Amino acid sequence: MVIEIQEALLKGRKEEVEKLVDQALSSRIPPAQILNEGLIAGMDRLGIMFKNSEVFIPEVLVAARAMNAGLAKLEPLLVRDGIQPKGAVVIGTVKGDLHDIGKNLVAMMLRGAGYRIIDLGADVSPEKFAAAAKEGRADIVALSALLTTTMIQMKNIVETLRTHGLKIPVIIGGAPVTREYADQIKAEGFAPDAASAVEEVGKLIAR
Ligand code: B1M
Repeated sequence: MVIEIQEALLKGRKEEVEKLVDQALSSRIPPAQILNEGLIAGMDRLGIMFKNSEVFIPEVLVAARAMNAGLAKLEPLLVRDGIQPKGAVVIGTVKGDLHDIGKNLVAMMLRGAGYRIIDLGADVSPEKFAAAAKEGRADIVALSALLTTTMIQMKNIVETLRTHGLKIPVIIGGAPVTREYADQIKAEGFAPDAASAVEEVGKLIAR
């Protein structure tokens, strides 16, 4: 079943991905398995095909739409009801960067872990992060970047937050981002994937 999800995702068949995710859930396949072995594994395969010029941006876009539809099906299962928020997290993909799937996944996992999420979407300016953090009384600012050309925006965002007098911890992540880079730009947190992001946010809030 998870392989079928990968195949439907690669073909960008949104309705089929939704149907297969529903079927997998009815067959009692755990949501985490559907996510990791179906949706994320499919996206990884697509990434390799994109790199090898076997698929191009239009195909990747329709696959991304199918991925987000599959994620939306899983989200309610990962979100717990009736719990007090553990804290507020402002999250977004940095300016110039349109990749939002990983960011959506991190937001979803954090929501599932009981945080209040203020999702600013993709292509977000440093000023918008600062304003949202202030207005939303954020405990954490979470930044995602998928491009080596946009990860440098993370430094601007950390600096903008500090010039606005906001000493809120910042966590960064995304494929090209490393712990060393986080140290370099003075971001307090780093996580290589969505599950570790939940752990890292927990540690930063506890500090
Ligand atoms: Co683009 N793209 N893309 N793309 N794209 C990559 C990232 C690329 C690696 C492909 C490749 O060449 N192999 C490459 C980047 C190279 C680089 O800079 N190192 C690339 C490129 C070059 C581009 C364009 C420049 C292509 C062009 O126009 N010539 C262009 C840029 C547009 C822009 O942003 N300005 C572009 C465009 C696009 C689409 C719009 C077509 C589409 C995005 C659609 C969307 O997101 N709505 C797209 C996609 C889908 C990809 C790939 C294929 C898949 C990304 C993805 O969603 N992965 C990607 C190749 C790849 O990654 N294998 C590629 C699945 C997702 C679950 O993983 O986002 O890594 P990821 O998130 C992970 C972790 O990174 C981490 O947790 C997540 C889950 O565990 N994480 C965090 C992410 N954020 C985090 C934040 C945290 C903590 C962890 O804390 C806050």
